[in-house]
Amino acid sequence: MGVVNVTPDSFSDGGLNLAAEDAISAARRMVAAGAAIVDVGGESTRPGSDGVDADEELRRVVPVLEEVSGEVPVSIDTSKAEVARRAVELGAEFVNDVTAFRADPELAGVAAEAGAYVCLTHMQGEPRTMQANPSYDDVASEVAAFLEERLAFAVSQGVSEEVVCLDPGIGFGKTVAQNFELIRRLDVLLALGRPVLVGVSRKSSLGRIFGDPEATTGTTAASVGAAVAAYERGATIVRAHDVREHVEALHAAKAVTAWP
Ligand code: HH2
Repeated sequence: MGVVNVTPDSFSDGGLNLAAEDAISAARRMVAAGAAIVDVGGESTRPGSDGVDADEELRRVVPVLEEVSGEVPVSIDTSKAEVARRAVELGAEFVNDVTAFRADPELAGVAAEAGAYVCLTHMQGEPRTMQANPSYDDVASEVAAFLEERLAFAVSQGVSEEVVCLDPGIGFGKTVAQNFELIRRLDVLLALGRPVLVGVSRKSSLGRIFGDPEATTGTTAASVGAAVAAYERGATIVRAHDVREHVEALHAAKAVTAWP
């Protein structure tokens, strides 16, 4: 899953794809490089962010969706029903809500009606404050219990269980140690019986392991390393900014398990 942030303030690529023409070229480039789907978002959820209203989010993503629709498989990264509704009208086939239908419970119905694929993500707290003091007794089992409950909610709203994937929410209210423990113990999430998506690309934990406690991003190479580790523990969807590097690395990792 390639990441196209149509935002001025995303944590690693803010402003890069804010102009629709840049976002459109990025989406096409990612698919050419091997992305199966492109995740288009008009609101940053980086730590400390306040969010934007639906009009602004639509102003950012609609011109992109209008252009790539039918050509590039699109996921809409939003927590607002109004944005998702327009996106699926424009051909988006995947709804990626990092609040797992808590910010806007109507979003579940929009996804259900469209028959869209859904990703449910764990987050402790909310983006503005989530990194202040993340705390768990057992991070893997608490994240799994949360996702199980959100999966049941989604199904109660008419979403078919078969279209849902689950995401531990790397960086969403977690310390560096908790982020890596979640990847290490991915089997606890896989036990819920749904595919697992991991989004660790460029996240600050990947910078912090090199000794800078204030790092806000990680390198491409560190992202690829973590993505391969997640793949080897059973993740089947990887959300990444640097698509070519991830596709090549994951192909190589797959070749080790089964080639030809
Ligand atoms: N991470 C981000 C955004 N959306 N969606 C899923 N399912 N999983 C993730 O880990 C995830 C996500 C944050 O990364 P990015 O989009 O690059 O940054 P920002 O939120 O600042 O736009």
